[in-house]
Amino acid sequence: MKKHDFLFSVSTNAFQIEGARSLHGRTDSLWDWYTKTYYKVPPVGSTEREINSIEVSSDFYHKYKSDIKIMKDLGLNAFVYNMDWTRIFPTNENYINPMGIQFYVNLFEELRNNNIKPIPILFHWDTPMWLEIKGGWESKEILKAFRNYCATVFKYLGKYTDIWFVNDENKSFTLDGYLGDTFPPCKNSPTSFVKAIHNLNMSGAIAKEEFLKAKELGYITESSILGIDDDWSPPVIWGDEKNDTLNNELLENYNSWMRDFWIDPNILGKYPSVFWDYIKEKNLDPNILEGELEYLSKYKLDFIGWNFYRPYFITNKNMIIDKTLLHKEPVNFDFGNFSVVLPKEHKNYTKWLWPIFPEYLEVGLKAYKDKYNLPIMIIENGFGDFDDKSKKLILDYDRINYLKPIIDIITKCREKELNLFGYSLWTYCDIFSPSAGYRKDYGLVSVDFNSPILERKPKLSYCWYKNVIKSNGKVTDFNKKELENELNELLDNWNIGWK
Ligand code: BGP
Repeated sequence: MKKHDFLFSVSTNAFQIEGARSLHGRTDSLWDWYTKTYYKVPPVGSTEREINSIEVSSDFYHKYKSDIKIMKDLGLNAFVYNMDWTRIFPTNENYINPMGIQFYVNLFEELRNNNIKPIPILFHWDTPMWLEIKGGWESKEILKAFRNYCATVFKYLGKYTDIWFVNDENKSFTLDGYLGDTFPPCKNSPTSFVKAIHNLNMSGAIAKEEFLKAKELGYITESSILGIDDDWSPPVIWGDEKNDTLNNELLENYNSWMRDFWIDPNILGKYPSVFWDYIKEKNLDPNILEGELEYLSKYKLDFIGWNFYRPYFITNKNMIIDKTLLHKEPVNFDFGNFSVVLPKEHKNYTKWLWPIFPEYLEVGLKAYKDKYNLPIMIIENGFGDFDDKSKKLILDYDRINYLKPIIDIITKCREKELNLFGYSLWTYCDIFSPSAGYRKDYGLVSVDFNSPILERKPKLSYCWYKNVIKSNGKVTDFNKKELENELNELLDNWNIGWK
């Protein structure tokens, strides 16, 4: 990979920000089906799950030019964006929707014209419905369609960037969608789960083969890299584990399942032993065809993207737990010897009970370096909250207080040999949240979802992150009064949030 300046970026995702879900030839994907089918909007202020329409969401589809002006003002040099497969291939594996691919050409052109490097993610949970009805990720049909999709976007968009990702969080997508029913396609079947996982791993290798072909054809530069994204939450042992041996076994089992299982096939080219143990113990058939394991090993991915929000507190699955010590029931999985818990003794949580523990960012970066020793970029990190948008100044101090130690650790880790080459904050502006609809604000920029023009307005964290970027990560301290004056002045001259 060519030597880059450190990338200060933001990340977002088509089905959560773009809107225009039925425009210009696009057809439904899995998340359109899901949000229409399971539409539910709880009372205002409740953290209960909201499943709301994504028909318009933040209407990035029409507002991307003014949004990019805002990103440029923020000082970004990169923008992680998951493209919408269904917008480009709305009906079958061969028909390319001209307005679909044109949107991404326009978007990437606009980003480049503003010195912002697009970092595309090919798949972020949003399977085209015309494929889902054929079995989606459980069927080999999807692999041929995915190959065409990769070849097409590398051809038309390869000239705009040299950093690509195949996926975002295969773990969330498959655990919550195939081994749980909180996310679409809402299956709860170990067989569906292992079939989907294996085909997703195959899609990573297929993307790599098409990536190499695109290099030979000159669509992509020789130094370009293709990565896999992972959302491993580093483990924190909770409870009176008996001894180091048991602790180490527990950590080993957790990491094999919650990290290695999801990236070893595409990074090391082989499944960890827990995968084979699982399919044997449960008598499952992941439908691995002749030659597919060799194929995985032949077309490995180049680097890792890491979504870090929080560590997980874990304990041995068989441990007798005093539940009065926990905020919620322990979470168990269909596999592994561990349970995930939310201990009351830990004082720092978000309103959705995500543990706040920034130190585990460094623990995780060191663990990835020790095990894989590959370039790594933080692809998601952010703070979901109920922001008070009722006043002129949106003073999201809780978000800044979450992000400050994170950036300090990023800056410290850049000086160590941890191969860290970028940080992408989740997220640019308020968007649809898979677990909380429009009530969970993550944006540095607010979106007024009650205004017909979905007006954008910077929050205090926008000014803070702008100063971070300007100082190349060195300035994270801030004077409240000065920062609020900066925001006030920015708003008094604000005229790009609505065009
Ligand atoms: C990640 C997803 C993102 C984003 C983020 C926040 O898992 O990749 O799409 O949604 O989590 O999650 P949520 O909005 O559910 O809090």
